[in-house]
Amino acid sequence: MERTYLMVKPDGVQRGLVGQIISRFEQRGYKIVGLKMMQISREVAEKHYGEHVGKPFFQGLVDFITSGPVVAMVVEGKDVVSAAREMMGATNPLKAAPGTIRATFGVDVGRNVIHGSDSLESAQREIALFFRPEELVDYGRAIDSWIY
Ligand code: FUP
Repeated sequence: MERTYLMVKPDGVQRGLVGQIISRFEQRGYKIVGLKMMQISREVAEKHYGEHVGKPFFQGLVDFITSGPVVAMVVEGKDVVSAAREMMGATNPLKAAPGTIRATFGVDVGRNVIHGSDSLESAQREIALFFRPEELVDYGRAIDSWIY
């Protein structure tokens, strides 16, 4: 079953949006298999955003993501990597489709409340960066076998 890495960013935590954001994935039928609040170090942040090294917004991005606690989660289910990206909406909340998380809760590209892996490969890399294997919980629900 596919897994993705999702993270409520410091702005989402500060604004009290954690529950509403997690609810969207639960309501859709996705299963949370890992969940924790954490403070990201600069070292981990720079690894996580490695593809953006050298871009003009890189330092600000690392400053922001390390500026306060985040809520990190691993979510599992059918086509969850691409489905979660659709549920989040475009990187710039002003360009995000109405009803998506970023369109609903944000207006600023640098304060777009949620991160989600952009491919299966990114998901594997990001899950390994933020979670130890023993922090992910294997448990069954009827919904996984015959209800969606
Ligand atoms: P996304 O995968 O939608 O999170 O977007 P990217 O990986 O392209 O960008 C990661 C983060 O960098 C965004 F969430 C916000 C920030 N960013 C900017 O601040 N300015 C930009 O022009 C592009 C991205």
